Amino acid sequence: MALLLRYTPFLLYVIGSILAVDKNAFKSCEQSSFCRRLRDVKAGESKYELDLASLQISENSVEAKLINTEVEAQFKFSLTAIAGNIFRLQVDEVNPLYPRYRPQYALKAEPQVANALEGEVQPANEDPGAWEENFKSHHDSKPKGPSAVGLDITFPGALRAYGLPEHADQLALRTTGSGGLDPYRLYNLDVFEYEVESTMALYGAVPVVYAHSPKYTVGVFWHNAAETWVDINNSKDGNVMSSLVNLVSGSKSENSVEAHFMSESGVMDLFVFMGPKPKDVVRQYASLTGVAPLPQYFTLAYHQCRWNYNDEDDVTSVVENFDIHDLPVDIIWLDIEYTDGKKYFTWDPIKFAHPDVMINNLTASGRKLVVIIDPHIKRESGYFLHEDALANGYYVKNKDGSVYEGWCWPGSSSYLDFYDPKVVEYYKDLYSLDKFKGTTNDVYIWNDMNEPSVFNGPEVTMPKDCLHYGGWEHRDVHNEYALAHTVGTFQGLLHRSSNKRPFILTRGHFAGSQRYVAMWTGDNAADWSHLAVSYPMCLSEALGGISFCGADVGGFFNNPDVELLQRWYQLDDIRSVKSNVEEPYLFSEDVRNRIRTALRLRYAHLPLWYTLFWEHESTGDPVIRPLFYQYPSDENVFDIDNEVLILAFYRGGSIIPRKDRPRRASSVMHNDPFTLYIALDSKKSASGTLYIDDNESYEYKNSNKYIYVHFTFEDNSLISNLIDKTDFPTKEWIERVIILGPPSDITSAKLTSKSLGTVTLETYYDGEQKSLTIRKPGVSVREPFTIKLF
Ligand SMILES: *[C@@H]1O[C@H](CO)[C@@H](O)[C@H](O)[C@H]1NC(C)=O
Ligand SMILES: *[C@@H]1O[C@H](CO)[C@@H](O)[C@H](O)[C@H]1NC(C)=O
Ligand SMILES: CC(=O)N[C@H]1CO[C@H](CO)[C@@H](O)[C@@H]1O
Repeated sequence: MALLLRYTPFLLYVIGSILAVDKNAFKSCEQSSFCRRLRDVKAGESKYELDLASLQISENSVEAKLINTEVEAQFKFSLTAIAGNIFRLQVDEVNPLYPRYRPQYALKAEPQVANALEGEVQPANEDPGAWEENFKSHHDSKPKGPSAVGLDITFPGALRAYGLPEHADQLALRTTGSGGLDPYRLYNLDVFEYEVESTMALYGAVPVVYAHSPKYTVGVFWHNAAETWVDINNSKDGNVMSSLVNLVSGSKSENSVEAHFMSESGVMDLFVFMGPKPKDVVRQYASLTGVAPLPQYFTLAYHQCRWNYNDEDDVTSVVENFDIHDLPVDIIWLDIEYTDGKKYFTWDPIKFAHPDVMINNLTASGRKLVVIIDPHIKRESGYFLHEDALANGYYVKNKDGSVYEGWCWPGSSSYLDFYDPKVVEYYKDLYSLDKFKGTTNDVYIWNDMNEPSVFNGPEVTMPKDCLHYGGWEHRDVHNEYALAHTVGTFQGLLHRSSNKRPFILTRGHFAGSQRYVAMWTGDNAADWSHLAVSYPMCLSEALGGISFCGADVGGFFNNPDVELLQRWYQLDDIRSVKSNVEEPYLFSEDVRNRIRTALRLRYAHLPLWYTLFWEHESTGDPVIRPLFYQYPSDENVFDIDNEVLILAFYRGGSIIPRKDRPRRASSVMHNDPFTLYIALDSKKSASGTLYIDDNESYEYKNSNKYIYVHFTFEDNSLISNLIDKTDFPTKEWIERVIILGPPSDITSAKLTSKSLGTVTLETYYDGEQKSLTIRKPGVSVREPFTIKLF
């Protein structure tokens, strides 16, 4: 979202820091009283004792009283086995004066207790001491006074730790500590033009850490929505050589990683994932917080977004120009200026006088529209939403019970309280076609500024003593606010059209957001460091369950030079949800041609992305993966975060389904034929998958209307089979097969299938490309077949 000096109170602030984040605007650990205090607690100084007389051990849990020796407070400690090789550790006050907040939306359901004695929970391979928690914890209990919680976790033997998005930093977590780096801070904030290589808080918070060694991987999820700081101590930080020496010499590795979680309030509720491999911990985390449901096909294509398209003619001419210059585009985005005076769910009566006609124009050419809807509401009498919210008490309150007022794009604003179920009911209705007049079922939503951003608030957000439904202070729920907002939007879009998968892009996010939204990395800058950091940022989000992550192509702030822009488009994969730069047709012919080539390549790979997203929904495996995830025992890759596995598309051993016919939008590629690219490995074999459905509805789930094809190449034969017993009446067929690094002396190929019988196919070698092409198999993707090379 643009921060283009639109409001005077903010103007002064921006001028002083136009080229860099203003660090003084945001707190350091030293300036946060609870962080400073908790950081100083030393291991020997714990005030907690476990009352062993109270110990109760059942088949799946251990419970005991924990006594604070300083204040008169009793706590209940419990350790429970959860299905899927997970433990849950909880500490709560026995007789709290005030209850402590538990996040309401992060978990997809209440975790199922496992029967540990039946062997469901196995200790991680190799090393039974994979994690230890030290109760050098703080657990304040003064009524409405300090209520911080902290916990130290040690991972003996670990060489690296990953996780804790969102930070503009490298993927492997760095050692923080007194005198050195500030702890990783998780506190959703609107930080414009953030700096890279920083542990400062950004727009989203996912409190999960994975500790990794060549032998095992374990993880912890800190289930708390309050402001959180995490100190990491990787005792041999970055020293891969010493651990290699240990391995080679056979001596026991002395490495360990410590994570010290510190939250301002809330319960202590920790999930421990026992691995044993990266794939397992990520799946274990997904089993608790859920996966991203398969998005609509078009959402994976190219999005054009700019601040700001001014009127309907602007939108029409942008699309026309894309067509004239033969550049594909699927979605046009409208920032806040489409509204009537920054009132959401309305249209500017002059500039956007016929939104329905404009939208139907777009959809007639196979495109969709995304419009922005933020959670702040303009305080203007006569604005229906403001009047309704005031009359029904839908806004977040000050601590004295009056309605909270802050400053945002519309000027004086109040904020909907999405923790109140009545507000969610009301809000979801706003998206229906009779309420949000002028929209159609082809309009999707961009939820921005939902950290929430408050220009005149402390650290550009809401004061912590504001009150939410249920009496919770904003301090308790802060990191979950954006998630609560997007749950409302998601329900709204489902309510509007129950058989179309919603598409929502959010900036603020929390653990579990993946079940509702895609996210992007906010207001990045047009420079090489921001292009580079978008890789580790999205990889970290993907490990934290949020695979549908992108960065603005070309950066949001400043104008990229042409070279940077070209590279951005060329490296563009699914990380870029949208582009925020000048439309590509405005560049010189030379640049335009290169951008066109890059965009066409992206469109050619849409079937692959779509397949990966479906596989993500079925398994929890991230769509983009860092190298250590795939090669967990190869220490040389532990620090590589600028290569995403999916770029290694054509790694030997893979079969990639592509649609190579250039088109203006993904919606007109539906019946286009496939080209299969087969990259052979050293054993001259390869395999791959392809998923196809109606690309927009829930029929794939409700009536098994999809096909899932498995391709294998072995012994000079390509075999295609359907994996599941399902069907989808597609007309798509195989137009061509291209084998990279092919066997030599092939002169022909024979295809055999039920409907075609056995037919001979033409083949030819391309000496330059070192490939063999099999022409026109002409077989439907629905039908199992074999192609044998002779
Ligand atoms: C990290 O842990 C090591 C080993 O326990 C210790 O010597 C070192 O002081 C710690 N570093 C910080 C920054 O706390
Ligand atoms: C819709 O498309 C027609 C035909 O191209 C054009 O004349 C008209 O201005 C468009 N209307 C809007 C509101 O975009
Ligand atoms: C992008 C895409 O392929 N869109 C298609 C989705 O499916 C509907 C109905 O099958 C088609 O009409 C779209 O063209």
